[in-house]
Amino acid sequence: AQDCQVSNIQVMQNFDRSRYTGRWYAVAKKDPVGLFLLDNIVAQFSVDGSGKMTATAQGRVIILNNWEMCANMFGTFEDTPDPAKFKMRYWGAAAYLQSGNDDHWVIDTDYDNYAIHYSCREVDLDGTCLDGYSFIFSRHPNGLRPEDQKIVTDKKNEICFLGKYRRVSHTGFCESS
Ligand code: AZE
Repeated sequence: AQDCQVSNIQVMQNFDRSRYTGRWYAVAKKDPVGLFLLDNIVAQFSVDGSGKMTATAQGRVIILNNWEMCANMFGTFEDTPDPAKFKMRYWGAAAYLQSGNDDHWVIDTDYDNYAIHYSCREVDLDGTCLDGYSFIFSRHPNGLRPEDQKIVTDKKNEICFLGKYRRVSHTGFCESS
């Protein structure tokens, strides 16, 4: 059972950032309000010499109404007392891309196949999420393994985003840039 309180959302226990490094393909996403990555979204996580997590991401975007491009994004992560909860400062390679500072929570992962990410940008007065986004990541560009699908569906429900996801297609749009 879930009450959809952001403060009650369960995150990955004993999150191991080094096992999380490497390439993750977004296979589904729940959008926030406003401009967002459209598709062909790939993230690459790293841990630097001092143990800090960083990431890059690419994805197709449309800015200024009709300019389609591949956004090259960077993120640095600030630790919090919970090892699976981070603050992510992010920005684009170009100034006209988006920048910001979002929560970045790892809800669940087996490190080798799937990961469920969650970010609530605005908590409502009743404690539920008013504006948030989430990515379902896979190590496999073609999607989740059948055996991981039930786990992911259950977690989507727990974070109260079930039914709000769209599939993320990978067409090679960002592969040349
Ligand atoms: C994320 C994980 C890896 C690092 C980063 C991520 C998020 C990026 C965005 C980018 C938005 C860009 C827009 C451009 C016009 C979570 C995939 C940086 C939210 C809207």
